Amino acid sequence: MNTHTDQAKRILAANDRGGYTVPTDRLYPFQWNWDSAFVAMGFALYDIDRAYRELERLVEGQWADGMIPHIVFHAPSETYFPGPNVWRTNHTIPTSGITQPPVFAIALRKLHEAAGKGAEERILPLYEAALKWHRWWYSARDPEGTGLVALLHPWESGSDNSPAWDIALARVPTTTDTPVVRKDTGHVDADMRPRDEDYRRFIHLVDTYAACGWDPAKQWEKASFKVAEIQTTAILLKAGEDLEHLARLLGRTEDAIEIAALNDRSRRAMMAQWRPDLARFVSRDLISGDDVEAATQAGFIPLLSLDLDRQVAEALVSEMKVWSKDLKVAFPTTKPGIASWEPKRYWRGPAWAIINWLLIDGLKRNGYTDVAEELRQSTIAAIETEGFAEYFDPVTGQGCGGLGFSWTAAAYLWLE
Ligand code: 9WN
Repeated sequence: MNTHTDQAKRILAANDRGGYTVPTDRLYPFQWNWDSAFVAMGFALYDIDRAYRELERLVEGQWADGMIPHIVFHAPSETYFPGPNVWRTNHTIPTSGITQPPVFAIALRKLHEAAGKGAEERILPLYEAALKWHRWWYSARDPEGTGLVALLHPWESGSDNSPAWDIALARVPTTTDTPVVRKDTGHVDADMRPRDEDYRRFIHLVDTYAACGWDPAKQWEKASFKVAEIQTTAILLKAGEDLEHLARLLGRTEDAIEIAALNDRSRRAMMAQWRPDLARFVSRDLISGDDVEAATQAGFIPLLSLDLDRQVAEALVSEMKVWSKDLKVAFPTTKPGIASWEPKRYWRGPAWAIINWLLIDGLKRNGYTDVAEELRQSTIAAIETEGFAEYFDPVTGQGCGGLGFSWTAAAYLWLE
């Protein structure tokens, strides 16, 4: 067996805390939402039971209104901030109060395909959970039915300190009721992490929403950060396609019709976010009404769930090539060379294996198999050279952030 494959499996085993996988030891000692979806797809390649378990344990944290939180605090740990006492969600199993990109249903379909016929019984409760969450997105995060879903916190994007939030986040005050006692910078180099000021704004938002008793309508009203986001909507649409597929397979015709209508709504809304002059799709800041023009990876993620016209796809892929030119590792999360580009600082430039995974699937969907293959090879080479790091400096190739990282291991298994 390829030694790296073996190593990837060992990382997933080492990060197992009893049916769920932590992203990495100490830095992230709980179960994270989209991390677990990627990890489940990794497990599905060799241990389908464990793959289902990952999603089942995540669903333990689902709220009555359908939201699946971004963190489930299954067991206490002192090595992460903010913990359950900061979130104050009063959920039976402690959880955070915000969500994360809905990769879950995408994973569920993959698990079902890996499990083969006869797996319907196990999949049913997970399908129900996914559908409930899907409905939550459209009701809580798109109350006006625009087709684009909004984020109320940068952590919900999974791309926490992306330059995409610079303008919107600057409006959020830096004052907090909760003392900000960071733990992350004790585990990894502070230069690779969000800045203190970002953390104060992150916690200001948590305080605001906790004061709303985590009621979605109140939060919507009080939010000083509200972005109708293109990457999340693109992932949601792919999840919707996979959910619709599962609904038909399970004989849930009414569900399938309902999901298909939501898919259509998002498909049309996303197309309206294409900006030919930027050669990217854009998010919309719902507080200012402006386009989010920051040059980040989010603008390319619609490849994953849209069958683009040739002209649009050509422009998008040419722009991707411009961004990747002369880099050791593609694909950068911020356009190289612009003022906000920081090749080592988290979501402000580095390359992430899971983002590449989404882009590779999107490129293939749109017929760019060669470009997808180049990106696949770049990702594999980065991991084989530097190990299973959280992310990679695209200029030097250096593995950065946490090491022995679960979703990098899962991506390797899937892409290798
Ligand atoms: C906050 C676990 C998570 C990922 C996110 C990534 C980072 C957390 C943090 O780690 O976010 O959710 O404390 O920095 O940005 O995408 O899910 O790997």
